[in-house]
Amino acid sequence: MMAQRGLLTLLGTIFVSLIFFFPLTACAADDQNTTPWHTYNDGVHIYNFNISWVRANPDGMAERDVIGINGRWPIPTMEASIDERIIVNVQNHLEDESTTLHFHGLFLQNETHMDGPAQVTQCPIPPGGSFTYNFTVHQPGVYWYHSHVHAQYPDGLRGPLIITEPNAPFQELYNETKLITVSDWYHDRMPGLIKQFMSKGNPTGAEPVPNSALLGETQNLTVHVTPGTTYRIDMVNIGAFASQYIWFEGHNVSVIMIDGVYTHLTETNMIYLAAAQRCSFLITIKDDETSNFPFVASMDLDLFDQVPEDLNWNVTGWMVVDQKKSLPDPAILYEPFSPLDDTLLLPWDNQTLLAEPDHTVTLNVIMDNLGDGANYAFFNNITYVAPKVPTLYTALSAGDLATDPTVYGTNTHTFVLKKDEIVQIILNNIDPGKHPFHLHGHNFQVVWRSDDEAGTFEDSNITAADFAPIPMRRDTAVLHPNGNMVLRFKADNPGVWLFHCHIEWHVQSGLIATFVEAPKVLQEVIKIPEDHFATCEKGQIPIKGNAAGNSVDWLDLDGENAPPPRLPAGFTKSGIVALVFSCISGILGVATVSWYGFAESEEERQAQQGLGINEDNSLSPGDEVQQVSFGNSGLRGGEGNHAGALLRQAGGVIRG
Ligand SMILES: [Cu+2]
Repeated sequence: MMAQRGLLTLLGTIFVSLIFFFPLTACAADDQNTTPWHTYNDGVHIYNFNISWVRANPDGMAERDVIGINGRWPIPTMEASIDERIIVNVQNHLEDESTTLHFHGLFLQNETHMDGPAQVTQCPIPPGGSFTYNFTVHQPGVYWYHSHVHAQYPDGLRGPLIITEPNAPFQELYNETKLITVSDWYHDRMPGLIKQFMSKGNPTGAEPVPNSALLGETQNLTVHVTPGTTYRIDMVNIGAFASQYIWFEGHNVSVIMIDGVYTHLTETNMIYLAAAQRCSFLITIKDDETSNFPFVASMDLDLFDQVPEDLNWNVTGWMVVDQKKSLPDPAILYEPFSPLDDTLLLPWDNQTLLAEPDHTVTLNVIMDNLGDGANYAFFNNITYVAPKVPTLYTALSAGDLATDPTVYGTNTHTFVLKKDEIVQIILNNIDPGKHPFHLHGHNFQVVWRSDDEAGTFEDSNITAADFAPIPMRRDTAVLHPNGNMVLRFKADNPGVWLFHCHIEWHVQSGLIATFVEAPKVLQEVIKIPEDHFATCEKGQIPIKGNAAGNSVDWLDLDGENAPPPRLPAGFTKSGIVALVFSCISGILGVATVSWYGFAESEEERQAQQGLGINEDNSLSPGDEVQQVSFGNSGLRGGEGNHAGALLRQAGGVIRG
C-alpha cells in the first residue's frame, strides 16, 4: 500500500516537473539558426513546422493556450536572402482546429497556390494533416507569416519573415539591424471571442478590445545599443486589430522602407503602424546618451468602441546603453498625436502614377445586421462567404468559363482581371471606423486618400490633378473614418488574390473581395501539388467545380454558401433589440429619477423624464441610454472614451 502510494507520488512529481519545466527548456534551448527544423543548402531554406498548442503568458497577466511552432512560442522568425527558395513542411498538431500559413506581402509570381488563405488558394489543413509550401522570394524587406483561416492568427500563429539582399539601399548609413514586432494581445482564445462578436447579443458589432499591447511579444523588451551608432529597425505590426503609435524618447527616426517598398529618407518623431503594416527606419543613438531610454507603442483608442477601465493600452520597451542602469518610465505625451502621414512618403524608385485605369472597382464599406441579428461587414451589398470549392481550384477547372465571374459565386465578391490591365480600387468608408486594407499578391499605389469625414470619393470632387504624381506604394493602407481612398495596381501577377481589411474581426465578418487575375494564364502555369489535393480529400472538400461545387452546369450556383438572409426592409433586428432595451432603460431611468426626485421640484422631474425616447420612438444623440441602444454609430471613437482615459495614467502616457 505504502509502496504504491510512494510510486504514485513519484510519478506525480515527475509529471508535474515535466509540465512546469518542459516549456522553460523548450523556450531556452536553441538558437534559431542551428535548429534541426531549419536547414539551409544551396539557396534553399527548409523549415519543418509542427504547429501545436503551447502555454505562454507574454504580458504577465494571464497564462493561456497559444499556437506555437515546434513546441515553442513566440514562433520563429523566418529568414532568407533575395531570390532564394523557402520550403515549409507544415504538420498540424492542433487537435481541434485546422490551419494554413499565409506569407504576407510576398508576390508569389506563378506560385499563387502557395499564398495560404483557406478556400481561396488551398483547403484548410485539418488536424493531423500536413502540407508543404514551396516558393521563391524576390522582394527584400520585412514581411510576416500568419494563419489565414477562421481568424486564427491572434491566438499566436504569427511571426516575422525577413528577406535580406546584398546591396540594400541606405546600408552605408547604418551599422546594424534590429527586428521589433509590435502587436495587441488577447487573454482569451479566438473561437470564444468570435462567438461573442458575431452574435445577436452584439448587434452593434463592437469588436473585442485587446487586453494589452506587446513589443517583441513581451512587455519587458530591451534592445542593446551603443551610443553614436545608427541602427536600422525593422518593425512589423503582427496584431489582430489595433494600430499603434510608436515613438523613441528623445530621438527622431528616418523612414527608409514601408511594406517592402524602399522610400526616400524621411524623418519623423512618431510612426503609425496599422495591423499588418511594416516600417523600417534608421535611428542614431545620441552620442551623449548616458542612460537607457524608453520607446513606446500605444494602441490607437479610436478603434475601440469602449476602453475597459483596467486596460493599459501602452507598452514600453527600452534601448539599453548600460545594463547596470535603470529602465526609466517614459515621459507623458498628450493627444492629439501627429505621426508621419505615410502618403507623404516617396518610393525610392520614383515610380510615377500608373496610367488611367482599364478597370475600376468601387467598394463601399458598410456595417449592417443580417437576419441572425449579428453585425456583418459589406463591400457594397456583399459580405464575403467562402465558396465550397477553393476559388483557385474553380479557376483551374472551369476552362473558358474561368473568365466569367459567375462561376466564383456571388458571395466571394470576385472580380476577374485581364493580364496587365491597370486596376483602380475606389474605397468609400460608410463607417466611422479606420480600416487597414490589404491586397494579396501585389502592392498598390495610394493615389489619393481623403481626411476623416470627407464622404465618398464621388462627393469629394477629386480630379486626376489631385492624385499624387509619385504615389506612395505599400500592401496595406488605412482608410480613414467616413473618408475615401483610391488605389492603383497593374494586374501583372496572375493569381487568385484577396483584398480585405486586415482587422481580423472584419475578416471574420466578411470585409473581403476576391481578384481572379488572368485565370487563363493560371491554367497554363499552375500545377497543384498532390499533397494540396490530398488535404482537400481529407476534409472532403471538392477540388473542381464552381463556388457551389457544381462541375456539370458551371453557371448554376444553386446551393452555394450564403450569409444569413437579410432583414425585412424598414425594421432591423438590432433596431428591435435596441428599442426594447431603450424602453426598459427609459422606464428604469424614469423610475429611478422619480424615486430620487421626491425632493426635487416638479419642473426638474419633468425635465429628467424627457430623456430617453422621443415621441416618434427615435433616439436623440449624445445621451448614454441611446448610445447603448444604437452604438454602431454612437460608440466608435466617442469623445467619452478619451475623457475617461484622460483621468488615468498608464505606462507613463496620458491620452486626452
Ligand atoms: Cu476593418
